[in-house]
Amino acid sequence: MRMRLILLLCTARFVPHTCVPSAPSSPTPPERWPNTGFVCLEDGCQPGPLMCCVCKEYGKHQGHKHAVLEAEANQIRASILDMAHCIRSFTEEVSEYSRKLVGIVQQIEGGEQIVEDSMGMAHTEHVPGTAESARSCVRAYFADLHETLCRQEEMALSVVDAHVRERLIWLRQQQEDMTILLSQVSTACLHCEKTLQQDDCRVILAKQEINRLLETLQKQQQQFTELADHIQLDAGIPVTFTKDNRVHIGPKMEIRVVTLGLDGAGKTTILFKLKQDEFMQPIPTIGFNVETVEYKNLKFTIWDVGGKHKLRPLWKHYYLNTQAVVFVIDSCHRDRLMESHSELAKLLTEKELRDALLLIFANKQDVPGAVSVEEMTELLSLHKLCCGRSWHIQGCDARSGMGLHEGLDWLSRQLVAAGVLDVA
Ligand SMILES: Nc1nc2c(ncn2[C@@H]2O[C@H](COP(=O)(O)OP(=O)(O)OP(=O)(O)O)[C@@H](O)[C@H]2O)c(=O)[nH]1
Ligand SMILES: [Mg+2]
Repeated sequence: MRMRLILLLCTARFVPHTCVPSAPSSPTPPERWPNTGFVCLEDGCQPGPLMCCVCKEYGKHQGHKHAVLEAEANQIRASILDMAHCIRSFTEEVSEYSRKLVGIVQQIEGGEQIVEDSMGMAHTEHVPGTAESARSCVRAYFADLHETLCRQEEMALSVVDAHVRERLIWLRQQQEDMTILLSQVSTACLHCEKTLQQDDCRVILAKQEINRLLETLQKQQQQFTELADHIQLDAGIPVTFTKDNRVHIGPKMEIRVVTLGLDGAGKTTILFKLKQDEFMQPIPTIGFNVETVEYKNLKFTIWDVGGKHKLRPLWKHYYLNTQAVVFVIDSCHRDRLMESHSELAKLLTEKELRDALLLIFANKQDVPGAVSVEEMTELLSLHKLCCGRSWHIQGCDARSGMGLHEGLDWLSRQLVAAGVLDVA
């Protein structure tokens, strides 16, 4: 009986019972779906979620979670509106990005642009793109480099020419001297031969002159032997290039170095060790010491200047034409590191030392507790302090000589252009 009543109700309100169609079941969906009142929220029912009272209570949606159809539809509308809003701003963002891409491509490629002149007349003008500007920049850089290289080549060639000229003048002078010498010797020989053929009285009378001649000949022979010992008859012209493309002619390249640093840091000890390869107990330097130290194919002229406080104003007199500064620091005197730092900082501002190489010797590494190279680099902020110049820090012990040659090796690598002259 109850079943019949419900069926009647159903027939009365929802004719026919088509409240839950699944979308594809009808090829041409009706203009308007009948309002079924509820929507099923179960996942499995999503292809046909509309539910009427019958299927909600007794049919396929019995016991399912559901919502009022109108409220659910409104909620979906709201989320569609939200999404539409998001899509609009997303579309705007994408369009803006695309516009920017187009603009950037144009800026890179450059091209024709309509511009107004001062009279307000519009005309097209070629605007270079960034690609063209970068190319121009590279061309300008290499043109400049090329010009510098041509100038340096000219200078280097003039050095070679001057060397060759002087050498030829000297050799020709020697040739002339030898010709004169040979003629003097042959004159003396002739004189002797003539005397040999003369009678006894004349031989006796010629004795003084012959003695004088023989004496002169002996002197000339001695001078000749000395000269021949010192001069190497070699047609070679050894050429070396510095890193800044200057040319050096000769077997040894000369380099002017000045050693600076606080008093007692070990400057003089280092100099003596390099010069004589032996440890000498030095006394504090009041003026300066200067020595030449030959190392491989380099000839270092090293100026060692006293480091006492009152002597430091004199350091500047040694800067001119200095190619390298060797700054010595006493690694076992932690409390004087800041003083070293401030002296080094002052040195680095000196105009005359602007292009000089900087070799820092962290000396006295043999003393237990000495500040290591890494720690000293950190404590003195060397990377910051020496930024923009060629510098190197080398740990050493001037007493044994440990590390000194490594320092000179670094200097030679910086000064001599790689591959031109073998410094190994
Ligand atoms: N243990 C140790 N002592 C060193 C070393 N180098 C130098 N000394 C000593 O440190 C002291 C000072 O050395 P100097 O070479 O006179 O120092 P300086 O830098 O020339 O000093 P000034 O001439 O006053 O500027 C001397 O007693 C040296 O023997 C080293 O590597 N280890
Ligand atoms: Mg000294």
